[in-house]
Amino acid sequence: MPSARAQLRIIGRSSSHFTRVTRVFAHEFGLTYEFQTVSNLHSLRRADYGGNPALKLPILETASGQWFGALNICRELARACATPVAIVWPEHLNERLAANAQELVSQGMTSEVALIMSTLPAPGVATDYQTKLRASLDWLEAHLPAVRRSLLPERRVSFLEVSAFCFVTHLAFRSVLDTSGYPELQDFCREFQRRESARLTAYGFDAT
Ligand SMILES: N[C@@H](CCC(=O)N[C@@H](CS)C(=O)NCC(=O)O)C(=O)O
Repeated sequence: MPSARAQLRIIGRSSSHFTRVTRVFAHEFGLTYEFQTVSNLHSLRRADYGGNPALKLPILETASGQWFGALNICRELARACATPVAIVWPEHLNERLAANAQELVSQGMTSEVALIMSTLPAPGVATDYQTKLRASLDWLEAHLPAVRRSLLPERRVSFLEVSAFCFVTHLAFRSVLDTSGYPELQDFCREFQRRESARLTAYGFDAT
């Protein structure tokens, strides 16, 4: 269990985009948390993943137990925040384009994990996964700016923007795809990168 002072522990990796989503939210909420790294993604021991039977990360440990999955974790972090913060959650995306943008980002993040876990192909050889990821990026490049303009102006942030930022920047970080040809997505990432929560959660490979 996390120490009494922190009350919250995020178990994940600095190189993981799903982990980064939860850490960005923790910082946006001004929450203090311990960060524990998972050292070996080949481990098949549930205990190495904070008790998550799916053997996936991130995991949030609280005084009441463990929470699995990035979205679940972000919601629990919101409940742990003493002051209400205006967040746009996926279920608030009632407009078609915004809802579809969230689906493409979430599915893209999942495909990227599958791609990385099954090892990347030789340079210049595109797998079906990469081709499909590029199709999602093409769509997001065309629609994300309008989608963002449609979101609640008073929001602190939206799950869509946090996950889109973590997704697009992770593609470059893990050399999965070159994203330099997507100027709108690059502008969005540059803007989001100015947030303290983004600066404090930069991708990197943990030493352990
Ligand atoms: N549905 C999970 C997916 C988490 C996920 O795929 N995490 C990756 C790291 S970014 C992972 O656990 N990779 C190891 C594996 O797939 O075995 C969530 O939303 O948090």
